Amino acid sequence: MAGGSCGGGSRVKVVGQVERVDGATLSYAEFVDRFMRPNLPVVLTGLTSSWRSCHDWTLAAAADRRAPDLDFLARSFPSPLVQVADCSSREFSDQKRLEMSMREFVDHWAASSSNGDSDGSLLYLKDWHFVKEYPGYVAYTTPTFFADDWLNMYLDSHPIHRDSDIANHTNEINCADYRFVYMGPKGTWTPLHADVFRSYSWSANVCGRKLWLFLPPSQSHFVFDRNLRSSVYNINDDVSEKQFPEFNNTKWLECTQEQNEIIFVPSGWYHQVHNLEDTISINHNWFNGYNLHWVWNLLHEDYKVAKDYIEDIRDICDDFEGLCQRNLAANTGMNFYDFFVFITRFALANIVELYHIQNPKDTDFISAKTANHFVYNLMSIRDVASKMVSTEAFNIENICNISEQNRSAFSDIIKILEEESFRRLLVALSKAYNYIDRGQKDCLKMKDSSQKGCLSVTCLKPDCNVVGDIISFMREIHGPMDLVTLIDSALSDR
Ligand SMILES: O=C(O)CCC(=O)C(=O)O
Repeated sequence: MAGGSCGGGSRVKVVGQVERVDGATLSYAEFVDRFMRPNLPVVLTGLTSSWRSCHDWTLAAAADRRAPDLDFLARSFPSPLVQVADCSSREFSDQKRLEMSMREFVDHWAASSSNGDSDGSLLYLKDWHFVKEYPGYVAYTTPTFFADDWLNMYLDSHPIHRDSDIANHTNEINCADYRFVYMGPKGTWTPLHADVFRSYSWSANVCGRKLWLFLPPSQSHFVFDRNLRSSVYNINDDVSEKQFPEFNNTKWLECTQEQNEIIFVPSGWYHQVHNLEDTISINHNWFNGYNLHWVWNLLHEDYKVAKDYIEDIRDICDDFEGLCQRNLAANTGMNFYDFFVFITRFALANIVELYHIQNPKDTDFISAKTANHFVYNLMSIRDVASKMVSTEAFNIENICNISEQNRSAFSDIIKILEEESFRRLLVALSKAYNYIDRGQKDCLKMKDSSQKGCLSVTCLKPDCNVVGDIISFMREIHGPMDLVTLIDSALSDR
């Protein structure tokens, strides 16, 4: 199998470079307006100088460049089992994955660099859940631009357990989190893909240099075959015109990301990545109110595929919809019901936070800016929920027949508000917007409220009864239409 070796140049037509901006002088609002909302990539500089990983994990190399301190990493983080991609061997649409200890991986890397007794394979440590594995070691701080991260907030607060046959799937929404460390020698690479759930990602080079090639979403169909089933694996291969007749129409953006630079990868942009030097990077996948519709669109597309695939057994199935949803969860990592549980909790959390800001006494404590985040989030959840209303999964018959496994999608609101996991989500949401609008210091100063009927960490109302206010609108959520109605009631009551 051909490797991805790129040697600094690529065969595809490059029509532009990714913009580079000084992250230290960029405001959050500018980031949203210029990059997050319009869904455009950017490289941010000046944000990593204080990161512990940039110092501890690297050694001075030539000039002002740094190189991985492999021995420090293996000694300090002796993970018994890490996932490693063999970059020279393809398995379906990805590289073959191996499991080994951190020490084995580092020894292989050291041997291959010194042309010693390595077997010649190019191994790339990927998707290492460093934060979960070493929570006491603060390797980096997530920049404010990427703090509005519903995916990791949710996974931190809501560990989900589902049947074991799909629980082990790597994309599964119940996996630990979407915060990773990647590290690999020069020449390691990641094949062409768009990110899981069509999330955003950000990726910071602790040391080393990466070449990125990006394809805008308007051209995604050019990398697919006629049946829209399989996509190009390596854009530097001789891509078969017969199999991918439109690939020659693609026009790419390119970026060489230097050490200490962070790249923002927007939703749905196909990209291929090459390590031009020995490189360590930190990477998160995330979504929020700005790209929630991307997640829903992907789920809906994948659902249609899952359903078409088994359409011919519909008549002999007791629970056809249940089977479609199980297959969707296995292939995509979540199904409609998981997603509905997710957006319902975020809608409630945003309503609770918005209600607390409405107290006039709070106005100097939490700015109107923060209220705008909550309103924007609720509108974006409403938009997605209204698209879910007409799907077969949520018609009356299927809702009545819903399996035990998916029943948690429909809930008593008081029960949700009382869950410990919901409370953790509220705290995380509140902290995230304090961090975004006020910075790190104020975020740490927040006090927990112990008032009855008040769920917030920031509320100062002596007589807060947000729970009572919410259930005066609705007590139970039976599907997406209820969620739309609840959001409308909450917003019109402001
Ligand atoms: O750095 C890599 O090799 C791949 C990273 C990536 O694809 C991403 O951050 O979305």
